[in-house]
Amino acid sequence: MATYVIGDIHGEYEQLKTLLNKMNFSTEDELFVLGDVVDRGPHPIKALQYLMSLPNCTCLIGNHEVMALICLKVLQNEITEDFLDSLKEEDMMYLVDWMCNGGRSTLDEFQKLTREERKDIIDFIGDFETYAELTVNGQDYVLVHAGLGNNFCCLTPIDEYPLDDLIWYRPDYEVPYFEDKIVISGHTPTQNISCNPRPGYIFKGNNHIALDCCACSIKGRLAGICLETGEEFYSRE
Ligand SMILES: [Mn+2]
Repeated sequence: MATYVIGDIHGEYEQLKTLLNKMNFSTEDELFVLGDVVDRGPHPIKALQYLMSLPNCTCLIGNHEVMALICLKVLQNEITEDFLDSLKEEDMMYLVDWMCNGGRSTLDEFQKLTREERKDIIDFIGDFETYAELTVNGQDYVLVHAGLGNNFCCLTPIDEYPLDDLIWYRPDYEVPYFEDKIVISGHTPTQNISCNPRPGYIFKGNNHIALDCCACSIKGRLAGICLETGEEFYSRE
């Protein structure tokens, strides 16, 4: 049995399948997904449906799920003239914002679903966890999409942080949050972590592990790590 954590999938369904194959991921193992499954890449809904089919998978919520969920709830019904007339200005603002953040591919696939499938997707995303805490081989980990916010205090229980902090805030990877606990995050491309000796590959240091290797960019890849062995996995070189 192994515990795997993988970074931001962003619609890269094929890379997800490749990565899990490389891990030899099986029903004996456990998978944690750090959020931002949707948007940008070509198959966000296919990726969600695949994760939904795995009994041993826990998904954490990313900022893209929050943006998508607000809009998908509005758009789950048939899009008629009456419906469009009834759209509130606030909903339109959310939609524009989501589209500007790569929501198009999610919306395109979502529109092709049946009513029942749409509901399943909305329910599935709605059940994503805010964070996860694990202990593997005596090492404690906190898993979160982005970071622990601007007002981090090592005494604050994780469930007391505002959701926005956990899904938007980019940590300073040169500063550890905890002395004895490793925080595993996505959201910030490891290409952009200045103290990362291997930009574009997993960053480990200062009690951080950063896994977003920018799967949806041509020069990026989907990354995962096995917590028992520390072994790193990549969908491509
Ligand atoms: Mn993100």
